[in-house]
Amino acid sequence: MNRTIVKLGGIAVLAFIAALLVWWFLQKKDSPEPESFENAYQAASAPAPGEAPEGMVWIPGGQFLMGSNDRMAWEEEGPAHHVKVKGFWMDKQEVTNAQFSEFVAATGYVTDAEKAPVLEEIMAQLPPGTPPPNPKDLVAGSMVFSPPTRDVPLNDISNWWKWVHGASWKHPEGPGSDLKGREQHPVIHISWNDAMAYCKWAGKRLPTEAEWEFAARGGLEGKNFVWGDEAPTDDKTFANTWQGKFPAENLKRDGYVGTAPVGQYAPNGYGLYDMAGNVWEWCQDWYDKYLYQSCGPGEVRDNPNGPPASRDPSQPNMPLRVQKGGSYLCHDSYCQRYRPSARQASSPESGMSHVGFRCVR
Ligand SMILES: [Ca+2]
Ligand SMILES: [Ca+2]
Ligand SMILES: [Cu+2]
Repeated sequence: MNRTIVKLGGIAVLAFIAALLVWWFLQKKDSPEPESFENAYQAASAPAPGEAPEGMVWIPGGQFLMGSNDRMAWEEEGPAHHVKVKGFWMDKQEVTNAQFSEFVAATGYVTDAEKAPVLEEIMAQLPPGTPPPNPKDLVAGSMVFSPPTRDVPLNDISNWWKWVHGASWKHPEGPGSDLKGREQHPVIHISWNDAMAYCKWAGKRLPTEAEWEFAARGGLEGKNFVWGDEAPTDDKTFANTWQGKFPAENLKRDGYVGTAPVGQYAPNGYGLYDMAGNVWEWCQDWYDKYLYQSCGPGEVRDNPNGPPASRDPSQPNMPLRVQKGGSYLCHDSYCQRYRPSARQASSPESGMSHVGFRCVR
């Protein structure tokens, strides 16, 4: 064998190894980051206690980093801290209009949005001295996203939220609108009370905020998004969020202007759909904006189920429950709350056209 052939053979072997490496790297890139599921936390997680109830998936529990210190995070998301949760079952999808219809048909349940608000109850939640609402507004209704036709200042949400008489889960945009063709969309205009009632009827409950966030992270540790690190853009979407210039221009590059049927986008590492976007999801806990700031260094919170009462200086007299996950209205230029650590809160009596829920047990 002459030296040239040996040399060429060597180059061929090297080229083969290089090709193998490229192939291996591409394979790895395509797979849903399996190395993240092998993290140390997984060791503490519990195996599923039997067969999955219909529509649910086992969330193994374990220890994780809750909240975020990232520059994208809002004040209420930090500091990140260690939390342990036990294993539990979770609905793979947001509760749909079809499912909520079954509940109402079986129980005759009337949602908060279908009942006229009581003046005394409203006034008790507003700062003293607030003028009472116009009596003609004391009729059943709900807040409906009503986009302006041109750019508006982003510091006044009344530019895009309108109180619509007669809006409810059955009439999402008010009288005249209905659920035809939207059976598989998430139910909206659902208050925390309504969500609690549904879960109870279904033999389930609402998740705690810690359970919800653990589940949303899908086994990934400390990532900004439920799918990993890549931020969505107007050209690349991972969930039903907003593309374009909020709130006047909705490019619907993800296919939907408003809610999407549940399960249209890739699931997270635990097989859960729409843990980012589509609709906000109620959690069981009271909302304390500064809850995480009381966490001592090295402290591990064990199955926390929220503070004893809510606290948010911007709404001092309003009791507030937690919502997670962001919605079809969330955009990079406005709130970026389609991240697992993001949190917002609302009074337990009020639903809106971008708020729904799912249950656990
Ligand atoms: Ca959308
Ligand atoms: Ca959601
Ligand atoms: Cu948002």
